[in-house]
Amino acid sequence: MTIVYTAIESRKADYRALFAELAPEIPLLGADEVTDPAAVRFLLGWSDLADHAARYPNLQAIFLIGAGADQVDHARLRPGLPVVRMVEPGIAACMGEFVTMSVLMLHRGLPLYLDQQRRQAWVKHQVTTAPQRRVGILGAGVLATACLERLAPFGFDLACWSRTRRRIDGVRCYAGPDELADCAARSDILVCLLPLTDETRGLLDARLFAAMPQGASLVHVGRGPQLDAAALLAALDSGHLSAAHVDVTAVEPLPAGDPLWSHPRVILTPHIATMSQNRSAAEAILANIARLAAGAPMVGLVDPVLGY
Ligand code: NDP
Ligand code: OXD
Repeated sequence: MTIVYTAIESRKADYRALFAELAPEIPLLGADEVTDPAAVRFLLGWSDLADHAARYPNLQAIFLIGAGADQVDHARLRPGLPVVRMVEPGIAACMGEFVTMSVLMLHRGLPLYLDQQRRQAWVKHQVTTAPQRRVGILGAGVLATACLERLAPFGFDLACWSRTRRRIDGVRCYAGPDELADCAARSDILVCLLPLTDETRGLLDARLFAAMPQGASLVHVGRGPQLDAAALLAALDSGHLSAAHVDVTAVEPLPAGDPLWSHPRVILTPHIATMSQNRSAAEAILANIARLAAGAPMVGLVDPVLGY
């Protein structure tokens, strides 16, 4: 029984060592090292999954090295082949840190002060405390929950929005398309942590921005195609929105000259909000392999119909 690794090359050696340590009975091979395709039971990868999977007749599951699953073309995979996205403590902890950094940065007006610094303007603006700041997260899943847990101790007034209704202590929970505008309207800082699906593509648009309070700001850590970047820039230029932290863009890397690179109220990071941590990710994959063997549901199983 082997697992074939087709994800980012620079992490292969680490995964090989981790599997050798934690599960020596499941050797981890690169695609070019497989001599017996019939022995490959699992695939750990990210992109081109259908092409890779087609080589292994006895594949039992595909494990994604990251949390998103929008790149999976389920129609090209064997019906019923489980695809499992990454759910592990490290990726959640890093997202919690990143979003907390971003929310604090926007809460304390850092984009404005960076702009003032560039203009050598020494100007102080009113400071407010966290309980006076309403933070809304679009998404209430594994990563959003980790962010809410990190933000709560600061005392922010928290809300989230999901497809189905969630109940989270101390968090106002909105659900469904009818409640999106309500969530946006009460969010001084709105964080997008949604998976990319047909329903969420283009969701961050002019209408949503118009629903947000005057002077509100955006943190976008979901997926690039969820954002209408022209609408964001228009909302920033009109002064309706005050700032944005954009971590994901429709085209990655963001092409040279794109206005997001240089807008004075945009902080841009290169899709780096979080990434899975090799050891805890290997442990999570092995725990799922054990669940599969026991006939128990795997954690992070992607629903091909919902797309996440
Ligand atoms: P989960 O599947 O755990 O959570 C997804 C959440 O989004 C759920 O609460 C779900 O609602 C909600 N949702 C999905 N569709 C809709 C919809 N149409 N309307 C309202 N809510 C919806 O995912 P994770 O938290 O693990 O990951 C979220 C996303 O974060 C990933 O898919 C990826 O796009 C992004 N990501 C970004 C990274 C970065 O570095 N920038 C790194 C890793 C992930 P419900 O609870 O009802 O199911
Ligand atoms: C992920 C990502 O989905 O890196 O894990 O965006």
